[in-house]
Amino acid sequence: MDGDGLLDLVTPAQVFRNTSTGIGNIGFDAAFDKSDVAGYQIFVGDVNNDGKLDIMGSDTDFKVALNTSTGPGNISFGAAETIISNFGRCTGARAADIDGDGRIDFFGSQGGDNRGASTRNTTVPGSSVVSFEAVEYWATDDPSDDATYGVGQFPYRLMMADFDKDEKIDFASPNFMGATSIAIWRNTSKVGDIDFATVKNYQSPGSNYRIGVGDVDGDGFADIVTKSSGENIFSTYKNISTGPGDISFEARIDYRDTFSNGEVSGIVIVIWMVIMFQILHFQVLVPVLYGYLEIKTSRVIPSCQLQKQRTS
Ligand SMILES: [Ca+2]
Ligand SMILES: [Ca+2]
Ligand SMILES: [Ca+2]
Ligand SMILES: [Ca+2]
Repeated sequence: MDGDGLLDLVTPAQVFRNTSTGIGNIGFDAAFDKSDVAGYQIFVGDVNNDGKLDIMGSDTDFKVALNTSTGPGNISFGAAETIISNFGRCTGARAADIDGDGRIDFFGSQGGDNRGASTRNTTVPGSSVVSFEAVEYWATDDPSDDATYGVGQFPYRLMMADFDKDEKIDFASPNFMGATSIAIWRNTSKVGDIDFATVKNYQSPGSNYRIGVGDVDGDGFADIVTKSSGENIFSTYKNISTGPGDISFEARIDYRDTFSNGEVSGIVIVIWMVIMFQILHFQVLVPVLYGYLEIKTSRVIPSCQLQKQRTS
């Protein structure tokens, strides 16, 4: 956040500056309040292309707080500005350049409204005046399979990855209610116009609500892992997309975890000697795809950082 090369911590309520001094010494400054963007789901991205990561999110109105840090050791933000009124409450939030014009756009999953919501960034690079286009909404259920599978509702957390490797970032969210499923929005945008193909649904256990993405089996395509809150199950979906324009996943494999209770806050997939999944409160070893999964403590890392870990 302040450009000192150390990753800082941002939550919907507070920001913590990383003051670690080297290997073996982790430290953070006292938290300072930054609760005016959204109290539930936020994400960061450089909205105005000034080299500093800004905060965005929507409890009802889509808001952005610009990073006004003045250099190493000095983190500050402007007050949250309302950019789009009545954008909708987001149960998941991500930001990426969806249409490929070099500006970071915003996508939210909106459980209460059964939809994804996108807005395209039109901010002039370097400007402190933020502007986004009107919100567009994307259904979370594919109507063509309703007769067989029912209607998936309430998309929960949101993750992003380029599932079909066409160099356009796609989005995925678990439909928590109704005919529970994973919703996959395939990005079909052109520069200047955000667009998605009709959502694709993959059936899931009941009350599925957490999701992680990353290349579990090392074939270069991002896979999906989810966790149910209603059943003691987490699930893997192997990406079998054939290339640009086709996103498809194998039928899921369910794993029963050995820890009977406990909230799972998030899922992150990392490659570290063996393949490792990290989920809060669990500590089991299970064989999957190839190698082993080790289920350990919880962290939430966006997919772009997962890819960084994979390749570095
Ligand atoms: Ca910025
Ligand atoms: Ca863009
Ligand atoms: Ca894609
Ligand atoms: Ca894969």
